[in-house]
Amino acid sequence: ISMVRQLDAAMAQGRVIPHYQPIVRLETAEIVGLEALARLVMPDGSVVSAGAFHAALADPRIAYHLTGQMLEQVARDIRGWLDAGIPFQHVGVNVTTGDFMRGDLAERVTTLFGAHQVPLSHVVLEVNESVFMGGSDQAVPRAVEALREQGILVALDDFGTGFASLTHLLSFPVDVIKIDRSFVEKLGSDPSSGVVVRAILDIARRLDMKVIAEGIETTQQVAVLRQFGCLIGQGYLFSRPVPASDATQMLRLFG
Ligand code: G
Ligand code: G
Ligand code: NA
Ligand code: MN
Repeated sequence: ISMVRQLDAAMAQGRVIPHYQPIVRLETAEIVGLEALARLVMPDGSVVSAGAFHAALADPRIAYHLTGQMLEQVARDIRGWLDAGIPFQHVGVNVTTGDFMRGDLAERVTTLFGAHQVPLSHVVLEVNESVFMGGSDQAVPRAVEALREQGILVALDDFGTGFASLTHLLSFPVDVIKIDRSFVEKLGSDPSSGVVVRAILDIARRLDMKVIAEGIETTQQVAVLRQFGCLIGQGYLFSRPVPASDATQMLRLFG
């Protein structure tokens, strides 16, 4: 059966859940945030990553439903951490360009988080650069402003891979830029990746935006990033995305 129908069924049965990947301070490995990543739990208990069903998110109805389910579960998990006094700051939730541009996203987050009395300042919506393809010049900044007016942070994901020009960044007042892992991967082997990473860090500093390096897998990458002045990152070196219960343990120990 098609992935769309599988996802539909899985969401109806509560088998699409968030896993969480820690986001750390590179100097100390202290956890400063989490990224929620959707996982499909199969009837036999095995877990499938979002990469395997990402194509199905091209269906706006599926993407809309997934965003709602992820926000709902993330709000519930945050409520649990707040109640237990577990230290954490932000949780990133990925949204598609379609969901980001719909115009009701701020209201949806407000409603879903409000139901659990979770302050909106704990959520960071991650949207990737393709948000700049198509649409009017004003539509994207307006969408960002609507979110930020509610105190919802916005991150520009997979930055540097092609769609966002520097001009876009100037008119798109995001809180966080996430450097795509393709650059981090090649740090140390390909000098041009280092040039790009340093340029992004420089721009972010001037625009007062935070930077998160993605896909860190080696201590050498950490060393180079720190030398460039990059403070925050995530990747398999620190932890893969893990179930909420494991994330809770990690927050207790390293939060
Ligand atoms: O973690 P992973 O390999 O499975 O993620 C693959 C892709 O799916 C990444 O681009 C990631 O941003 C995206 N993704 C993961 N979880 C979600 C989600 O909850 N919503 C959306 N829209 N995309 C997600
Ligand atoms: O598009 P987005 O940046 O949200 O996607 C994040 C993707 O990267 C997810 O599929 C996540 O599981 C994966 N990921 C996270 N850390 C690493 C890493 O260190 N190496 C690799 N190869 N993938 C990673
Ligand atoms: Na992301
Ligand atoms: Mn990314």
